[in-house]
Amino acid sequence: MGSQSDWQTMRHAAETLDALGVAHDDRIISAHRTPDRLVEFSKTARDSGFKVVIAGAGGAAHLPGMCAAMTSLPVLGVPVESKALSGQDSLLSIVQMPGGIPVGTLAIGKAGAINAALLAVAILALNDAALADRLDAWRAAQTARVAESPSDDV
Ligand code: RP5
Repeated sequence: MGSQSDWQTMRHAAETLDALGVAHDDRIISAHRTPDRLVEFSKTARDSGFKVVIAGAGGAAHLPGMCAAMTSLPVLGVPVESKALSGQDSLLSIVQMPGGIPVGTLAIGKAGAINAALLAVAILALNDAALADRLDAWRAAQTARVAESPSDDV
């Protein structure tokens, strides 16, 4: 993520990966404030053993796109909700990549962070039957929690 301030959003990705038993390495890497850190991470990510990158950033959110420019690993972008423009700036910064360098862009905020984790798991599960079973079980449990009628007590 681009800043400590993104953690309140991105922690939902981390928690979702925890729930599915997928290891993750949570880092602050700012495209603007720590550009050398971004280059070092992105260029060595594959050789370091990473399989998928989830990059969350807000505002002028160049982190996912610049990371994707320097690695051919799948990069999933999470637009963090910004104060000034409610994350629409983040979304448009991340989603409008030029043809040739893809970033899989998720929804703004918490939903996007959760779904980035689930999409990363789905990618990893292509070659991991046990993980695919855990993902199916997670989804089944989610389905089971949906009541058929609304309650006044919630
Ligand atoms: C971006 O700027 C970060 O991803 C963050 O969402 C936003 C604001 O960062 P802080 O000023 O809160 O550190 O680089």
